[in-house]
Amino acid sequence: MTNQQDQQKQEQQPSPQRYAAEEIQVLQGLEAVRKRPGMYVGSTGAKGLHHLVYEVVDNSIDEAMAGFCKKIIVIINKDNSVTVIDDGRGIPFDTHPQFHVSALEVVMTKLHAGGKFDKKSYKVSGGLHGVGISVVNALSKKVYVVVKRDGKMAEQTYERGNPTTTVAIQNIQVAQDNQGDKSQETGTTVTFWPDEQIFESIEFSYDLLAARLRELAFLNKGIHITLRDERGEKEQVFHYNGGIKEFVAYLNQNKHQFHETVHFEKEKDGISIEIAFAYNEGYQENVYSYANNINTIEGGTHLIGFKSAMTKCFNKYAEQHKMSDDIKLTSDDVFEGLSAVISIKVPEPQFEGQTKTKLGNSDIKGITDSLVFSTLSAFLEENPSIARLIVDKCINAANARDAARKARDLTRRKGALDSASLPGKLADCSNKDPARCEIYLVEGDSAGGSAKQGRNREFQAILPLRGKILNVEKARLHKIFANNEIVTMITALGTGIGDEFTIEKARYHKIIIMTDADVDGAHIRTLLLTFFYRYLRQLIEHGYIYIAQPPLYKIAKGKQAQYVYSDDEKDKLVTAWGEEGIGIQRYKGLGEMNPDQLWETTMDPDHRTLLQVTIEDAVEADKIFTILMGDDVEPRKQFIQENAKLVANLDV
Ligand code: 0RA
Repeated sequence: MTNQQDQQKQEQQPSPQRYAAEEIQVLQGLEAVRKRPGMYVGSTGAKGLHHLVYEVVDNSIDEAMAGFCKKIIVIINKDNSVTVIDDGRGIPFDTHPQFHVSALEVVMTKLHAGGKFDKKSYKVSGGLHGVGISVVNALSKKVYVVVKRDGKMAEQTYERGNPTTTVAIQNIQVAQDNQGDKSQETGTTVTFWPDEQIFESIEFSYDLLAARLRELAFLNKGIHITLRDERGEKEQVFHYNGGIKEFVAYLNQNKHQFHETVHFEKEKDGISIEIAFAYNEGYQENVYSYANNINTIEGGTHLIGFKSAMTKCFNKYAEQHKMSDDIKLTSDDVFEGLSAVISIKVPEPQFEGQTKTKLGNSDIKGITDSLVFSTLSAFLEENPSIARLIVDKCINAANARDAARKARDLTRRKGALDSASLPGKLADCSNKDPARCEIYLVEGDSAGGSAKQGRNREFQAILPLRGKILNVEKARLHKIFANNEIVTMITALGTGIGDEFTIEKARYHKIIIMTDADVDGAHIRTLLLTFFYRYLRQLIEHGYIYIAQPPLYKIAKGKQAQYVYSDDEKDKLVTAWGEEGIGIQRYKGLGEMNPDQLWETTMDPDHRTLLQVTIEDAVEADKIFTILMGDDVEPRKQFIQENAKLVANLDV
């Protein structure tokens, strides 16, 4: 960010002396990055590691947005290095006037110099941190860069941010019949080996990279992005001429979209706004907003403007065409069953919020609102059949919301949602500090009984759940209030639901799903996760949701006995102990363990393993839940066949 601001300053004050002085001021060595990597890439975990790739790719995308790059290739190499190839202009390598070394070396080794020297040719620039490629260099044990431009090829190697060679330059050979002509080839190839001294793991996830690269390809229509995995010979090419219009089709796959996608792109005061949306017959809101290619997870002024314009527009249409008999649509009604992508490009984005993913520019709200309102109003008048379908759907949602309110009032009158009257099935803990308290959601009464006896009642609460809970993917809120298991759960958790949800009221900061290690258990776990994901998503976002890991087997030989948690582990132990005289006890369900065993293996904080549920990628998570829990049988069958292992051990 500072990068862009610095350049802004330079543009306003074009005097050369000033330029030089300011530039020197902002340049620093890379030690700062190695000292506090989290400040530059977010973390030293998986997130930070993958950020290295995005940081390089963002530069290539900047070239694409400036109109110079058409193809990007990302390769995960066998040795966990990553290569990013683009056909942009190439990093300049002529001698830098102030530093008397190659510009390439300056870009690679000086913090904040990664930005573009001629920002004017860049309409906007992406990059969450905007810290550039030098940060990748600082956090890699080795980097190798090759640049082609001006008929020449330049290369340099670095270790932990320091050059280990000078910049070597040679002419690019051209074909025989073109002798005398300069090669027109341009581009940058960066290979980096992340530093194990910095990162907890250096293993790249294909799926994580694929999700982000797919997203970038949707957001930058026409660009070709290839992802290749040399470890397992996997390859995908992301290329969408339709841009975010195709993104919406992707979001609505396996859902029943009932009209053609609405899509428009407008520019005003140097700001470009592109919007695509389409409704489906489901009830989920599936809206993604971006500012300069960054997913603004926390929303911001562009999203507020969009919501306000959509709501006003459909209310106006309903009223003018006498469709609503005085029902007023809220933004919740208008966003039910909506898949939408809003992508905005702003010259000077202000990112705010906890994770710096909230667009703060105040003028954007009004600009988006008025642009969307006028464009959409015109569209609805020109397309009355689509307009009617959508407005009918919104009115339907408003009626259902009214029914939900009545159902909630009724449930509340019975006292059922009030944590002052905790459900009888709940065995609560005695401690009242939520940060210390845990609740186990246990499959079945018999396992619930064992858990109640085995637990530490000071901080562990037990809530047994009977049978399968409601599949919320197919139900609206008013049905959910009629479901006993769910109402009991909401009451016990204390947070409320829907527009009443308050994370601060959570009575436990660990909510642990404990189901049998079989197909039914996996199903119940998925139903619960669907419920949390769709209705109490903040619990996942705050890291409150966990999955217990009960053992699969107990293996005994003579006086020794050991619990094992996977088939792999079992085989290893059997080999180590020898086949002879070994007793293998397979647990069919949690209920088969006595209270002591359950405590020892699954509940004792000193010995248990808990899986924390996180949302790595909202688009993929939505897709998985739609497939697993939605109406269509075929995609579900296919998904389960392709991911048989994964489903049994679902991580959102
Ligand atoms: C500095 C200046 C210019 C481009 C780049 C850096 C650049 C960096 C990377 C990193 C990966 N791919 C890249 N492509 C370009 C502007 C070049 C010009 O003005 O010709």
